[in-house]
Amino acid sequence: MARRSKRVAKTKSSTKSKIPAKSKLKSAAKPKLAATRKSPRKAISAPRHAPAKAALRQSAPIDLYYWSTPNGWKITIMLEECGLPYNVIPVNISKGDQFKPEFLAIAPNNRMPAIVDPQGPGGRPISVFESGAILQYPGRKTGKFYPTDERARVEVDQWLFWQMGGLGPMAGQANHFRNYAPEPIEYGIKRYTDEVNRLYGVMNKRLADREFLAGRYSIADIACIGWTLSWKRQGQEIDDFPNLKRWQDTIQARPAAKRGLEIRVADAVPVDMHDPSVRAVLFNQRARAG
Ligand SMILES: N[C@@H](CCC(=O)N[C@@H](CS)C(=O)NCC(=O)O)C(=O)O
Repeated sequence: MARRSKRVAKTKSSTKSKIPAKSKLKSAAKPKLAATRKSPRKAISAPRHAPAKAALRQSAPIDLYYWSTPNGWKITIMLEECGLPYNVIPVNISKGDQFKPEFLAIAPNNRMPAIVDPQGPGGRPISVFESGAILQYPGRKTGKFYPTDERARVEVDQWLFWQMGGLGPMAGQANHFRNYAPEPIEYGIKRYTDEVNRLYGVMNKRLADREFLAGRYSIADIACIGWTLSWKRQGQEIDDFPNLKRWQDTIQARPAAKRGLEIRVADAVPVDMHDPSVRAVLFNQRARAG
C-alpha cells in the first residue's frame, strides 16, 4: 500500500471530448510528479491503481486537472478511495496555467481542480469544475461515500456545503492574511483567524459523538480534511480541538486518503509565494475581458 502512495496516473494521450487535450496546457505536456512537502520523493510515473469494483467499469482514466493544495487533495483522495483510475494533469497556478483558454473551457472560474471523465453519462465525456461538485460526481457514479438515502445524503450535503462556503474560504483568507499579505493587517488577521477558530469549534462539537461529520465516512470528510491539516498556518492550536484531532488521525490512517494527500506535482514544492511574479499571477485578480 505504501508503495502505491508514490504513484500517480500518467498523462493519457487523447480524449474524444470537446475538452481541449491536456497537452495544450504547457505544464501538462510532461507532468513532473515528485516530492512531498515533508520528505522528498522520487519521480512518480506509474498510472493505475488497483481497480476496485466500480473502477472495473471505468476503463478509461479520468483526467484530473490538479495542483497540490487542499482543494486538489479532495479529488485525489476521492478518486483513490473509489479506486477510479486517473491521470494527473498539473495546472501550475503560480505560472498562470489556470488562465489558459483550454483550461478555462472546462473550468471558467480559473481555479483548479477540474476533471474530465471520458466515460460520462451516456458514455460521452463530461467535465466538472468546483471541488464540491467534483466530489459528488464520482460519489454518484460509484455509489461510494455519498449515500443515496435522502436523509443520509442531506447530512452529507450540509457538511459538504459547510466546507465549501465556510471552512475552505475562511481558512484560505486566514492563511492569506497571516502568511501572504505584504504587510500585517491586524483586522484581517483577527477576523479570519477567529472565524476559522469558530469553525473548528463547530466541527469539534459535531465530532464529539460521531466518528465522521455525517456519521459515516463521506465526501464531507474528504472535503474538509486537507484544510484542517494546515491548522498552524491558520493560527490554530489543534490540541484545543481533541475530537477534530482524533478525526484527522482516523482519516489519515486510511491508506487511500494517505495516498491522495501525498500526491504532489514537482513544480508546486518550491513555489515562493513572496516572489513578485507569482504574486502578480495569484493575487489582485480582477475581471478579464473576453
Ligand atoms: N471553489 C473552488 C476553489 C478552488 C481554488 O481556490 N483553487 C485554487 C487553488 S487551492 C486555485 O486554483 N487558484 C488559482 C488562482 O488563484 O488563480 C473549488 O472548490 O474548486
